[in-house]
Amino acid sequence: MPTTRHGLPGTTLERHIMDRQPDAPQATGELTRLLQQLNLAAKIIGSRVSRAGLAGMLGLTGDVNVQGERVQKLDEYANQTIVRVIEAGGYCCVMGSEEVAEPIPIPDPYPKGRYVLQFDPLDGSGNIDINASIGTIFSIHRRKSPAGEAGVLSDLLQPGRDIVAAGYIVYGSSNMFVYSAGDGVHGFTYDPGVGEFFLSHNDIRIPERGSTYSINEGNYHKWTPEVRRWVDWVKRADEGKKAYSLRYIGAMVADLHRTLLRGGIFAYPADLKNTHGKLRLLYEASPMAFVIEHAGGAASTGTGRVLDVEPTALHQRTPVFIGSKLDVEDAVRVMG
Ligand code: AHM
Ligand code: MG
Repeated sequence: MPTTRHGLPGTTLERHIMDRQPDAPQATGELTRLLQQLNLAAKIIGSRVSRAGLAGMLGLTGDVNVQGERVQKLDEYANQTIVRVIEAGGYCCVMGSEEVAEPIPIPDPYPKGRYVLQFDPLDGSGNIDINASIGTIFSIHRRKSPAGEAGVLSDLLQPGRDIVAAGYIVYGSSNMFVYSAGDGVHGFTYDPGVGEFFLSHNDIRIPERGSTYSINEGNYHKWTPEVRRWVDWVKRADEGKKAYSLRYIGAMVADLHRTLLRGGIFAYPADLKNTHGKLRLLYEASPMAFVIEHAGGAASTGTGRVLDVEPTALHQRTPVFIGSKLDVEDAVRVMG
């Protein structure tokens, strides 16, 4: 591990965000403070996730969200936590969430800030009730609309290449906060005794090639022949190429966290049921693509770079092939 000042063991996430001044050269400190508020939201959600079985937080609320999915109590709790922390913080002008159909305005009397936040409050929520890993995903853009006014939908419909910072929190055997503000990808592990995330993975680089593929193979018969051809190819030993093993947790944050550290490829292609793929561009695919690219990996829709897709709707979906650079290149090539 490099021993720069920012890479020293014992560096808290709070300190790291402050020292790096991600909003330099403008350096108003607003992006720094917005990231610190996300640090707080992550601690609150993480604490509730770890006590969910005791706090009566397992199970469904009885509601169905904009995606037609049944809402879990923890989905709602996580969404409310992020909204409340960020709206009062003064650095965002509008938010977009997987759990909310329309853009989330910043209510009066709170100031309307320079940034736009998109998030999936609790991704992989099917894993909640079985104590398997879940996560929160976020990305931050600069606003496009005039300063000081309420943010609008077009502030949210920006391509991933214009993200200024993005990351995720994985709630697993330990909780980790992983983020990039365009200056490397850094991982922090939560110490529950102290109540802080501490730097544990400085400047993460994804291996150029891995040995696992991660996909819901139960959809095999719903895939296009091109996707089937790639999956048949990737798990076969062939002319010097080893056979890849399958790893699938069913929560994108957890599957991509493993992929980031170990290499390999995660994919959710289009299929007969999900004709545009399942994962949402703005608060799932783009933030994770930003992190993986900044770690040296790649993210493709199968036909182009995820970060270059021009969004047209808040909840639009996209096929994804994300991970080690050479593994993503192979997938695109084999699918033709
Ligand atoms: P969610 O946001 O409603 O939890 O759904 C997204 C999740 C991803 O985390 C995961 O990669 C995918 O859905 C799993 O889907 P499937 O169960 O179809 O394999
Ligand atoms: Mg999700």
